[in-house]
Amino acid sequence: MKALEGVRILDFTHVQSGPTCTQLLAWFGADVIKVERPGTGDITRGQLCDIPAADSLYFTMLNHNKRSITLNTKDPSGKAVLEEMIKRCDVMVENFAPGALDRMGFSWERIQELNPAMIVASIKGFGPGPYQDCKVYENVAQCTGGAASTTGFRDGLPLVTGAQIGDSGTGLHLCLGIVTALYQRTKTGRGQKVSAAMQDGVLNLCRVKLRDQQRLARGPLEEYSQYGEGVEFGDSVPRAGNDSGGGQPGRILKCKGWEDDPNAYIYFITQAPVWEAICDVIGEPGWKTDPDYATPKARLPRLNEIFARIEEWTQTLNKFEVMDILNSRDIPCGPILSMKELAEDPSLRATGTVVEVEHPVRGTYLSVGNPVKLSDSPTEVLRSPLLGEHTYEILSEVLQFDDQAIARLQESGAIGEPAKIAAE
Ligand code: CAO
Repeated sequence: MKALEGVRILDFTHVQSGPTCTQLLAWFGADVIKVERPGTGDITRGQLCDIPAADSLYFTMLNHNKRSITLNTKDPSGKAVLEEMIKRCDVMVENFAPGALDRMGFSWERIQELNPAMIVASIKGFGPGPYQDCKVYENVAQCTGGAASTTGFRDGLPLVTGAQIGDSGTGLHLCLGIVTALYQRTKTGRGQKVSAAMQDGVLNLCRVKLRDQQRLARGPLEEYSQYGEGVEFGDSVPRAGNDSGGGQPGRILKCKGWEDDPNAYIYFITQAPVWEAICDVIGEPGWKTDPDYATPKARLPRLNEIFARIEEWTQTLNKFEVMDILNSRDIPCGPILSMKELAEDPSLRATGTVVEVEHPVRGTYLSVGNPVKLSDSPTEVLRSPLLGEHTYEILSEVLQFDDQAIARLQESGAIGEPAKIAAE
């Protein structure tokens, strides 16, 4: 038995943000039925393709454990099928452009009429306000949610990060909203709207910078490098390079081989309780008692000098040797791991965080498995569906349409060509 067994999701999502959410629901055991446009399907099936005729990794890595039905929901008979699905599903998840669902004829009011218990979960770029009608992609959310203005170096451009905090981050937020609404429904019997805006999701993940914005009104941010460098602060939180965002100063430092290897670095944190251990490791035992270095407050204006001295030591060893030594003394640190190193990491394979998946067209590929482990509901990662692979199965088993009704839908074009192949 899986945690969400018995929950049926009408998955009207596309690209990355929505599919991240429904993939998690599928991994927790929900029956996720992905509704796609006949012929093309989710646009990511054909984006950044690496193997001709195979669904892209973009698509396959975001749509595991789902079933696919092709349905033209603008065609009257396709619309009628969607209505039947709404009656039989617990949750509809969508991340269309603002207003698209209403234009299709499925407003919140109409969905309520069809199924008052349905939870309708939506991702949009922005919440209500001046930008509510805008289409949004990942980097737009990073820029409007506070991540870009606070990422990068003080003298450089704002930067976006490789972590998809706008898309996958908002998908995670929405997923939590859905299971919360499902829980509330067990008491009220009613559905509700669940909304997550990408700007809000990014800002939520950037809350330490909103914290610093308020601290800035009361004085300089002493743990930022620029404080030690004597550079004045402006009126908004500056970009802080690799300075730690927490109360424990940290930096990325070079390790042996950094001249040739772009990832021969380690993140080093000078956590106050292990300061004495740090002094011993780097060969500065005098700093343990020297009043200029002995307390966190005294160290703040000297962080650049302190990290330069620590880096002299880290450069004598490779990043894994540095980590072994620091870990043995409980000093927090993190080597900069490349994607290649992560893909090959045996412990991530052992826990199912990185998984190999078999696909009938592309063969074996690597994917990220469920990062959330439930002891009573283990995740088995199953390949993503082919376009319309389950159209016949869903029409006959979930909606109990007979063969004649399905044939009529095929003739009208409402369910598209691939469904015929799957039916045969
Ligand atoms: N049958 C018939 N029509 C369908 C359909 C189906 N099965 N599935 C979708 N459509 C239609 C929609 O109804 C819509 O039609 P109208 O424009 O006539 O109303 C149309 O397809 C296009 O939908 P869209 O506007 O959502 O798609 P887009 O490619 O133009 O925009 C995106 C993509 C992501 C910018 C937009 O969907 C969006 O802003 N979504 C919200 C924010 C979001 O999730 N962004 C993250 C994307 S991941 O980086």
